[in-house]
Order: sequence, then C-alpha cells, then structure tokens
Amino acid sequence: MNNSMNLLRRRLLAAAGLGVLSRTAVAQTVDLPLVNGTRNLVAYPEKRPLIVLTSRPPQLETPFPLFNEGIITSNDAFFVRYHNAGIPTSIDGDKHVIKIGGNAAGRSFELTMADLRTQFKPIEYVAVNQCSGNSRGHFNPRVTGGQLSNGAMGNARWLGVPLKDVLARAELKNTARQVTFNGLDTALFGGGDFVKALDVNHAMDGEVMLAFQMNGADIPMLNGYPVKLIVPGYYGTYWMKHLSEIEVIDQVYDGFWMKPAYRVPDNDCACVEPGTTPAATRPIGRFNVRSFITSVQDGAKLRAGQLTVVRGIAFDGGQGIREVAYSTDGGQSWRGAKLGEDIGRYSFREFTFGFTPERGSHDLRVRAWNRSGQSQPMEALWQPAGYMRNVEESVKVVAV
Ligand SMILES: Nc1nc2c(c(=O)[nH]1)N[C@H]1C(S)=C(S)[C@@H](COP(=O)(O)O)O[C@H]1N2
Ligand SMILES: [Mo]
Repeated sequence: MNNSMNLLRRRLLAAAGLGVLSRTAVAQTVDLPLVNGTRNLVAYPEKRPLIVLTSRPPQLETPFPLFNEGIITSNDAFFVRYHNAGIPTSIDGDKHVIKIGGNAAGRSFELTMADLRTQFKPIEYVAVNQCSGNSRGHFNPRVTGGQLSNGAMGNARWLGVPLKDVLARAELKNTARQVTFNGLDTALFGGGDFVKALDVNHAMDGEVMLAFQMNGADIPMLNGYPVKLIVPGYYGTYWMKHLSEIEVIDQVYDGFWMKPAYRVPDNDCACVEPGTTPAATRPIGRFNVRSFITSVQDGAKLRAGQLTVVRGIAFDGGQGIREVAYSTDGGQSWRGAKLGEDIGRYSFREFTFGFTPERGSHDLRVRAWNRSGQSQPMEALWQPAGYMRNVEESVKVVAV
C-alpha cells in the first residue's frame, strides 16, 4: 500500500472516531429518485457524493443515475452498509491477519494478507453485491429499516482466493456443518457483533472468495479493506467486510444476525399477505431477478419524434439473464430488448432498446428472465423486513 492510501485511511478513521465525517462533506441537493423524504449527498473518503442514510455508522446509497456510467460500478460510487458503530479506525493492510479455526476444524492457523496473495492461486469474476433491503423505501405498506431507494447495489470485478482452498488447510472434520465469518467492526453500543454463517457445502463451492481487490484496486476502506468475503449471487449480508475470523463449526449458527435477523418467509415467493407475520422463516439466500432502466429517470423529458436509445441493467442470483422485455405502453405490449455483452452470470447484464416517442406521457417498463425461467412479479410482493423487492419497474417519461 502506498503512502497516500495510508494517509487516506488514517484520516478516514480519525474522523470516524469523532463522528464528524459529515463535516468534510460537500452537501448537495439534487433531483434524484429518493424515497420518503429528502437526503443529503455527502462525499466520504474514497467516495464521491453519495446518498446518506445514516452517518454513524456510515450507510451510503449510490445515486441511481450513476448506474448508467457502465455495467461496472466504480469503487468511489459503490454503496456502503454497516450495522454497528464500531467500524475499524485504523487498518494496516500488511499486518492484518485472518484467524481460522473452530470446533470442527482439525487445525487452527492464521493467514496474513501476504500469505493470501502469494500462497494460493487467485480467481477473478464480476459479481453484483446487493443489500437485502435494497428498495425497501418503496414498500407499501411501509416497513421499518433503512428507507433505501434502488441504489444499495453495485457490480464489481473481484480478485482473491477461493475460500475452499483456505478451508482445505483447516482439515475439516466430518462433523463440520457451517462456517462463520467475522470482521473487525464491533457493536460499540451493545447489540450483537456482526457475524454471518454459510453451510459448509456452500463455503466449499470454489466460488466463494476472499477478495483483496475490487476493480483492480485495493478495496475501499468503507467496502471492507483489506479483505472481504464475496458470496456471488447471494445478498450482501454474507459479504463480510474487514474479514478477520473464520470458524468451522459442528452446528447451525444462530447468532442474532442469522436468527432472527436477515430471514425471509419460508415459502416460494418469500412473501406474505401485507401486514402479516410469516409462520416460518429461513435465512435470506440468493438474489431474485431484477431489471432497471438506467438511462432515463422517472419524470424525464424526451424529444417527441426522435429515436432515443434506452439503456438498462438486469441481473439475478447466478443463473444468468436470458431475456429482457420492454414495454412503452405501461405493460400492454412487450418486445425483446437487445442484450449487451455477457461478462459472467453474476454480473449486471446491459440491455438496450430504441424508442421514438409520440408527444405525450409514456410508461416504460422492463422485465427480465433468467436461464431457469424465473422472472419478476408485476405487482410488488410484501414481507415484514422489506427484503428482496423485485417488482417490474415503471419509469414514466414525457415526450415534448
Ligand atoms: N464487517 C461487516 N461486513 C458487512 C456488514 C457489516 O455490518 N460489517 N454488512 C453487510 C451487509 S448487510 C451488506 S449489504 C454489505 C454491504 O457491502 P458494502 O458496504 O461493501 O457495499 O456488507 C456486508 N458485510
Ligand atoms: Mo445488507
């Protein structure tokens, strides 16, 4: 790590400790698809101005128009989610270690970042990280929790080593059931330390990765420097930042952040009748299918009679996107959009379609299907935690 990065990180932390990060901010007012009230845009260290949900800990949402910059989300535009206020205040990437052990590991050991970089064969892929509560602010009836619009997601190229190869050194016992993950952040004001778990089979699938690079650079401090667990196709809650402890255990982990937190109704739609409580729940898992228009925002004005190329992104939990359809008449008639380059089944997939609007209002809709035929509901599904929203989106534009 070079000196200027070092300084940047130290500076971040000093400020975070005092809880005054927002004073360094350039507050801006912008016309954005926000929900449930106004928000400030603030530039945190290594970040451009992003939507602030909370400042301690920092929770930042990507302003939606930034998704039109390309299918890779820049590190400085990537959203930030933390649960607890005790975020790390100084990390020396060269001294950071990950402890590996647990009652179902035959061996306990530590790995430095240098070990990770030099002793394993690296893998690389593009994958979307999306918060379970992305779009929660659009739930109706409303639900408690961060009132996010659609910007708690991002798509990056991750480089690191397979968790499987690290776990191979832990000599798993036959009794191994789950693997737990902890990061450097702590619950300053009580509540539970943020710890997550995956089933052993999932942890050993060869794809789950300990990443130390994001889009060819160090992972930004707020996104989990110096090492982050990547669980492609799964909601961001499992993507442990500042990863520092891995334990192989002989039971199903039931810490707070696995139970009761981050659970969904245990049925096909992961949904219940609005306002009701699910009879049974399971830990949240893979992403459902989503698609968004990114090149025009709700309320945009277009030129009547002029061909406009409308652009957007679609993704799912790892089958890959097979088809995107669009409607320019509020869902009465549909046509196929043109898919862009396929850079991996965990990535955003670009789509485009041409539209020459007549004078007046138009309701643009998009709907995607993945390779196993799953799609998006036309009416929003509901569940009490406000997770997994994936309704077919509508963008209303006016041609003048
Ligand atoms: N150490 C740590 N890792 C964490 C969290 C956290 O609170 N602490 N939050 C999780 C959740 S819920 C999400 S959505 C993602 C967000 O990743 P990002 O902040 O890099 O965008 O981090 C996950 N990893
Ligand atoms: Mo999340």
